[in-house]
Amino acid sequence: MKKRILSGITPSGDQLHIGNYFGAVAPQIKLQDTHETYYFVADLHALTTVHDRMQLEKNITGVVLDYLALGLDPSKCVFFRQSDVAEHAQLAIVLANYISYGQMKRMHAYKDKLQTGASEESINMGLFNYPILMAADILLYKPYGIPVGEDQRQHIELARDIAESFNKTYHTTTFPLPEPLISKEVGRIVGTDGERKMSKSLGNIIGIFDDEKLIEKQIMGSYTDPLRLKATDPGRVEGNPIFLYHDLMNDNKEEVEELKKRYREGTVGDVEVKQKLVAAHMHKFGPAREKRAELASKMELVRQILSEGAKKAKEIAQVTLAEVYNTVGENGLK
Ligand code: AQP
Repeated sequence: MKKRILSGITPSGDQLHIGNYFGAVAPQIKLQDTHETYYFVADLHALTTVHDRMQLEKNITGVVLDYLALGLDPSKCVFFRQSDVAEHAQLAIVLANYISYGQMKRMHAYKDKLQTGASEESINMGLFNYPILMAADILLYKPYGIPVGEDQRQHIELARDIAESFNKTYHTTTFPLPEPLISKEVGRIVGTDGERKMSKSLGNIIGIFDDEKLIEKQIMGSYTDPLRLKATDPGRVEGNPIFLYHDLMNDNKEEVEELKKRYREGTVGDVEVKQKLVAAHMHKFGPAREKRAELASKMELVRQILSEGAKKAKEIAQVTLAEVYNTVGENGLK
């Protein structure tokens, strides 16, 4: 029997970036062939930041098209929208009772927000409760593993804590503990500022499906080796984000090795290295970019994929929720 895998993506923006792709989406797509996979668009999570109805819909559609274009195959996995399966929200309400307020205050989504100078008054409860809803997203399907980026590790640990606390309270084995499946190499792709995690909200991203001109601008503006003042200075390749991106995106490995050699010697300029990266990006994602444009003209088919996915997801979600309701009350909850 295949082991079960689950992961979600929040449509907080209308497109994925290469950090999302290499850190999470590519490993998720690979797992479709060897595991029983459940992937969903976490639209309820997006409400923590997106309060414009049109924008929310645009983001959801964008992320769904991105995933399908990048290789998510609905004949191999279950792909659905979180809000189509009401059990996610129902289970979150129950699970909130098995975790303390103190532990929730230590969750980084909330703490990071405070550190950016936001006042407690300005932080909505959706953001504070985000990890509980995420625990429900996960535990509902009793998966073996969760393929995500490093930034999600703490949330998976919280899901494990909640599962343990619930199991212990009722002396049951209702929830198996999910394993974080996080790559050491690509679990945290650095942004074009060369410092922080690539993130939409930090504006340090390289898109996948954006207009070529914008992608070129993002790549040309990327941080390289700050100690290298002119093209004839020997440059540092290790830890240089442009070369990390070349390693990830440039399928022409000979060209990458040649560029690294010339960079170390001081015989190639940053501009050439970056221009070659733009070309490599277009080559790598060209087929997906075409597929996305084609899918965008078949929205009825896309809606059908999500609706069939939701039906399959619901079959499992209903069974787990009923099990939980029967566990917490002698005659069950209704
Ligand atoms: N830089 C990254 N490197 C590796 N993996 C990453 N992920 C995100 N950024 C990187 C992984 O992508 C998946 C989807 O992420 P999400 O839906 O939680 O979006 P996010 O983490 O909120 O993405 P951003 O760009 O960082 O959004 P903002 O700025 O809005 O917070 C997850 O598996 C995540 O780990």
